[in-house]
Amino acid sequence: MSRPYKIVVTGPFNSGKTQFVTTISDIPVVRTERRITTEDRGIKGETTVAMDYGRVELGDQVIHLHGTPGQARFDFMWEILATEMQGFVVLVDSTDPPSFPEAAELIKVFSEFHAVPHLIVANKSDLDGAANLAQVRRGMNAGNAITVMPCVATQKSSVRQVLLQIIELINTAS
Ligand SMILES: Nc1nc2c(ncn2[C@@H]2O[C@H](COP(=O)(O)OP(=O)(O)OP(=O)(O)O)[C@@H](O)[C@H]2O)c(=O)[nH]1
Ligand SMILES: [Mg+2]
Repeated sequence: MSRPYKIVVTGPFNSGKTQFVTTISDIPVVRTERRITTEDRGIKGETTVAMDYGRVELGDQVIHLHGTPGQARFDFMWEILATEMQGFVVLVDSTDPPSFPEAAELIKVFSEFHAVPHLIVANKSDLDGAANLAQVRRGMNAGNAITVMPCVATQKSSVRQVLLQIIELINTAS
């Protein structure tokens, strides 16, 4: 077995981080969701307040997945979760263009913690009205150097593609 990878799964509120980790994890995911008490409660009932933790084996690689909270009031957790990460993925809800600038900001924040490989995941690409990859790239003001991948976080094969890609980026960089 090669060394385990620590990958952080971040992104704005409701982008699908907990779903992403839960879909692929081989073990029951440690989830810290609590009932929403802010104006976001119209969107969904619960939000992650500390972290998601899951673990998956892909081939001979062990991946530890650490999902972040999306609401900025829990941002004190971000740096803790970023400790010793080898890479991170930024999920965006492709049907929610107003959240794209916030996703772009997260790339800056996590890159400043550790300058490690990362990519953009245009999630919920199965939904009507989802922005295409070019629109996500433009909305996030992302250059051509960064990979943007479509994803449906409810589908294991789709999440697996994203993880294989980030691992390839990590292995190429190191
Ligand atoms: N159709 C569709 N629904 C998705 C997809 N990914 C996530 N969802 C749904 O979107 C909603 C929000 O997903 P979560 O995983 O809770 O999002 P989150 O990013 O963890 O949210 P916070 O922790 O509150 O920031 C849930 O109802 C998910 O089932 C997707 O790719 N397609
Ligand atoms: Mg969550």
